[in-house]
Amino acid sequence: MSEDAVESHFRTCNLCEAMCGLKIEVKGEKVVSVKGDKEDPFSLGHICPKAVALQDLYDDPDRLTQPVKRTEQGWQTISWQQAFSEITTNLKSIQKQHGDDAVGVYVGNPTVHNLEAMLYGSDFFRQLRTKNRYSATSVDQLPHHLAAMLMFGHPLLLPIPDIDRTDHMLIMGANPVVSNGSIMTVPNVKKRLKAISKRGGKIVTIDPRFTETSQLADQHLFIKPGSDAFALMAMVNFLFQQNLIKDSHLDEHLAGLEAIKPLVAAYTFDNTEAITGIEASVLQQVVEDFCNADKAVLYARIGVSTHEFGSLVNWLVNLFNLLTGNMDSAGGMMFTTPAIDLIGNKKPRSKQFARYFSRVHQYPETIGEFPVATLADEILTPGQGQIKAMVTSAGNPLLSTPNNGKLAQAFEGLEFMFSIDFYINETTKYANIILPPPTPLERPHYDLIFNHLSVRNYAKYSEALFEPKPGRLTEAQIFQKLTQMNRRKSSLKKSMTAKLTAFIKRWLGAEGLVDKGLKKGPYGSGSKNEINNLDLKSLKQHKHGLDLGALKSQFPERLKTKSGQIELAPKEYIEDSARLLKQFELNQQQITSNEQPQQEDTPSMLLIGRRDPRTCNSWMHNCHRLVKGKVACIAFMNIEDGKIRSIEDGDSIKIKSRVGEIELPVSLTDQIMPGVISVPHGWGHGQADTQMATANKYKGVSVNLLTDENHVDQLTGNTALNGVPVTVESIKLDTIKTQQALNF
Ligand SMILES: Nc1nc2c(c(=O)[nH]1)N[C@H]1C(S)=C(S)[C@@H](COP(=O)(O)OP(=O)(O)OC[C@H]3O[C@@H](n4cnc5c(=O)[nH]c(N)nc54)[C@H](O)[C@@H]3O)O[C@H]1N2
Ligand SMILES: Nc1nc2c(c(=O)[nH]1)N[C@H]1C(S)=C(S)[C@@H](COP(=O)(O)OP(=O)(O)OC[C@H]3O[C@@H](n4cnc5c(=O)[nH]c(N)nc54)[C@H](O)[C@@H]3O)O[C@H]1N2
Ligand code: SF4
Ligand SMILES: [Mo]
Repeated sequence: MSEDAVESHFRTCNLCEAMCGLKIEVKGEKVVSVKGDKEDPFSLGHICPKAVALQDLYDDPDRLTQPVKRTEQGWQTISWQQAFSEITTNLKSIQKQHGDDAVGVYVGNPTVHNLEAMLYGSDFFRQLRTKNRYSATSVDQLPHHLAAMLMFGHPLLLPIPDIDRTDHMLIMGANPVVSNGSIMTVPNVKKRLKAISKRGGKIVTIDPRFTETSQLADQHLFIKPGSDAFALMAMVNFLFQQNLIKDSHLDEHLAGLEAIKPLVAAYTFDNTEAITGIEASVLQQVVEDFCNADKAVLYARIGVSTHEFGSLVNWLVNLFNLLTGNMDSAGGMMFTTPAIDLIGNKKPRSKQFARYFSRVHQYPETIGEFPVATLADEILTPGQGQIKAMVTSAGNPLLSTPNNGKLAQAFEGLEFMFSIDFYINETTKYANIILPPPTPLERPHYDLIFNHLSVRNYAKYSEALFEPKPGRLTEAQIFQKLTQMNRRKSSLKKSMTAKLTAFIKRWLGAEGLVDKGLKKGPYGSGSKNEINNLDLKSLKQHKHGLDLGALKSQFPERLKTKSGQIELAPKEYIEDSARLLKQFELNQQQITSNEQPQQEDTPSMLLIGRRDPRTCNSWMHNCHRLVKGKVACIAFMNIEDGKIRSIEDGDSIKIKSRVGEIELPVSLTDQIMPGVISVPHGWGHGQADTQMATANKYKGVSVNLLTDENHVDQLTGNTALNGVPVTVESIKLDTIKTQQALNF
């Protein structure tokens, strides 16, 4: 290519779950522009402001390109050879001295958006043979996986709202207009939501905040944070009481229906009204409207999965969709048929839940990992199995997981840590060695995970736009080297198999593995599908992506439960329902005895989260184009709550929880429920020893200094990030109080 020619490259944006098609114009080694690809059959040219981060990350002078080591003189560049050898020596010696579990692993969210990390990372982590595995999953969607596994037989059998064909969408605890959808890969969600209204359908949101999605909805209901399980119990009970349970093609394949009725019997719209804050008649009408719609779907996401009763909520949401005849049918919740199918035709396997328990708090394992809420205690608590060393990859737990303060204290005491990341940030600053991967533009991409979560079946392969520069390693090479150097002694047969598999995977490369996956998949060789014989070569010819059609009904065939049935009443949920009932009864007693809660000095509020439309979690804040302008790290609270506390719009406030406190500006609004305060996560930059100039300038504060590692969904240990009790005071007021105390 001549230096002056501008060339267009088409690829999928991997920054969030929406899989938008991009047209990237390049001149030599420079990115000239990032635009939406109008010819992409799925996203049709849509992109959001975040897409330019791909260019800015590539150009970012703060981005690491060589391994670095923390020394007394500061960070020093070292060779790859030295980095791998020091990592191996340290990991081996710590595991030899303290046992396998002494090495902990935390894997962050960008991993699932990264083909090479998905294909090669797990080999290395598995080989460490540690039970101390953690990830962003347990501050996000663990209860969704549990429900998929217990009810449908596989953690990836996640129901996806058929947004393009539904007549009625009830959205609980999700704000797709800002998040661009989650466990619902849906480019241009705004247009698709508007289309529901255009075809005469209805959208209802249930959220403690009147969100950007609520603005598009026909109806919005405020709900008290953390109370959704009570509302859902009443909603399912109402279906039984009013004979609203619909026949469906799944009727022959349901197990445990009779066990549900007694579990939900205690809850009615009337007796849950005080807990949820939703007027009984209003919620009843919402359910009636839902049932009257021809095709309806209840979609719930992080606002309710990161809840004290997150697991029950996800189970109840599935039940509600099932019993109203909206599961596995057009316009309801459906399941995908991805071109590379990670669920496949494999036989059902045993539940990957509670096979072993964490050492300090006895949390169950789910899909081979423990909840990150317990990580700090696993590092801080002495004894056999204590974590002495950490590996983090594509994660920033020191901002993204609960009780940052305690976790920081824990990380300070580690004997060794290494990270795979391109930034020296709030987490990697604790590492002894950081290995930098290339940016997304320098690697091939295929969405292994998000094609399982997509509202249409679709496939696209994106070739690397740039080759990694000499002397830099790809994520595939980093993980292969780590796996090879940390290989452990095992039986001759096992070690031969491991070596052979590693050799084949290296030889095939990411491209070869994708090709193999496509050939084996539902549109591959010998498939009876309309589209068949799909392989990498033929997929590459569709440089804008290949539409594989609308989602199709596929139960019972695709079910992976041992019984072959949909399990409506797994014992885990029956048992956990008792916990909910206990809380409910306690609450009822308080209401009937007319017990007034004690008057507090500053009445407590409930903290909820919020996402910033311009960035993603904690890690795009070094991109100036995305953080300049309006301040993002600001609290929202109701005008009335402001009045009670003499807080004015724009004031600085102090929020305190059991575990910490933060100060930040507040905006007063009537678009949030009284008693609720919302703070976005991912902020809290500007810390010593980090190297992110722009992020450090825009700082913000970390809401996870307030979230509480003990406030969890007891069944899984998933953090309850929402509904955290806090107190809020004006900093100005504090000054007045101090002045009064001093008799000024
Ligand atoms: N722009 C942007 N996009 C993102 C991200 C980002 O940081 N920025 N992050 C990405 C990631 S990793 C994810 S997982 C997805 C998440 O995608 P979403 O699930 O859509 O996430 P949120 O926008 O946080 O929406 C959660 C909603 O739940 C509400 N809520 C809080 N507590 C409760 C409650 O107790 N009950 C009910 N009913 N509602 C409640 C909140 O007010 C909020 O509106 O977004 C992804 N997309
Ligand atoms: N209070 C509160 N806390 C929350 C949430 C909330 O709603 N409220 N949301 C939670 C959710 S849904 C999530 S998913 C988590 C996210 O939590 P994490 O995954 O721990 O954090 P991220 O902010 O996504 O940070 C990603 C890290 O990966 C690095 N990175 C980016 N791309 C790559 C790559 O390709 N390779 C490598 N090796 N590194 C890369 C970045 O530099 C950054 O350090 O946060 C959670 N925390
Ligand atoms: S919505 Fe998500 S996938 Fe689409 S451009 Fe924005 S960040 Fe990328
Ligand atoms: Mo997430």
